Amino acid sequence: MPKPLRHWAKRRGLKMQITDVSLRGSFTSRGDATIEATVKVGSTVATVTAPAGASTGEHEALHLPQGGSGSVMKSFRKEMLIGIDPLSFKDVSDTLKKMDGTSNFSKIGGSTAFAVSVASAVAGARASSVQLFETFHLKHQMPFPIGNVLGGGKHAGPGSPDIQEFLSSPVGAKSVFDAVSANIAVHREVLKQIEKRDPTFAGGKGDEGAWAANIKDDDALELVRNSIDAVSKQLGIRIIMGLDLASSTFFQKGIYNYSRKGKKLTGEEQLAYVEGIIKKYDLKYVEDPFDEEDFEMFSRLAKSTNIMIVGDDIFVTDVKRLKKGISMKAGNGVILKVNQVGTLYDAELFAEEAERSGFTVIASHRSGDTCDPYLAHIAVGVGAGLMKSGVVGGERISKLMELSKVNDNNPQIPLWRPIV
Ligand code: 2PG
Ligand code: MG
Repeated sequence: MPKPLRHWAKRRGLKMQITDVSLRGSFTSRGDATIEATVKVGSTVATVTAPAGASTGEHEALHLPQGGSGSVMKSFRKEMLIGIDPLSFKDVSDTLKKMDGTSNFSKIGGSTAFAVSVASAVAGARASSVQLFETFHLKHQMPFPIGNVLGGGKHAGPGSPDIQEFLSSPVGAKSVFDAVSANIAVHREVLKQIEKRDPTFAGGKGDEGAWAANIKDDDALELVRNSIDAVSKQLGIRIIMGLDLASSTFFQKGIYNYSRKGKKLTGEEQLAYVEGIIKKYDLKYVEDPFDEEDFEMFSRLAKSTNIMIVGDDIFVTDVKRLKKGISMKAGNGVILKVNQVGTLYDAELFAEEAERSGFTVIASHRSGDTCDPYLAHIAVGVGAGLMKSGVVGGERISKLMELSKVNDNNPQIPLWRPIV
């Protein structure tokens, strides 16, 4: 169990408590219905809106119950939260779980749990005049941004690659700002190279701002590799390349069905394919290379490579699933998405467990996100090595620029040292 959180308000002799909570229906950047929560701590107010995924894991908290926000309003009992210390992540989490009464927030929605627990922390931090990341109790670390420059799968149309995300991370940059601007340069270079191949490219983008081009997986790998190399040479910065295959989204009846490009692979063939592209394209980060239930294959791949093998849908920010992954050595990196599990407290426990076992935490956005910048503080607060949050688009830039600000204002927080 984590050490108790630092109670800033108590230290200052203040008695801090939640004095009001209200909910509203809202929308993510993709237009998914979601929940916005406003938490008051005396005269201090914080409003937070929950993001929503498209390639969701089977074991995630339910985003919204049947009946949507209308049904949430009926089950939500704000009086249960009044009087609670907004910086006690545990008390807020326990209360939300009690209010919901199910194992996956299927009554009040994971979106409500997310919005209320993050808004409580933001309001608490503001009321005690500290930065949000300081209210987390794990060792702070400055992550590098990792973002997708070309996309496919569930985030783009049928002409795009089967692989969901082609990722770039400038881990040789001296600051978050330099890393963000290098990633923007890679994003621009990718466009140039797509236009060279296809002068009729209409400039389409997927849900997260990555280019959505009519291109096959292997050509896309080549193109992104060349773009990263060109920018890396030009800027003199080391930039690593990665992928999120989001394999569960095209795993059907025991077969990896790359339907857009007409390729069907068994589990063994998928392992050989992924090992092959890691070598050929010098990949340093591979997320969800196998179906979310195949811990065994994650483990085999992790054993056969020395790069980052990262679990997203397999772990869903859930400590129990992570413990199984740790015991099987099913990778060395974990995606942390607060809305997968619902509350900040559970997400912190997950990060603590991961770090204790030497797994790198990657704090992540969702494909349908909002302009809230708080992911940056969550990432620094839990000691993440990377923050995955796209490269362009208002809802992505808000998080990246917040991270850059935290970096500039807190030079004492060390930047992550890449393990690859
Ligand atoms: C992922 C995420 C974010 P989604 O798979 O890692 O990039 O996508 O939010 O759709 O689950
Ligand atoms: Mg993923």
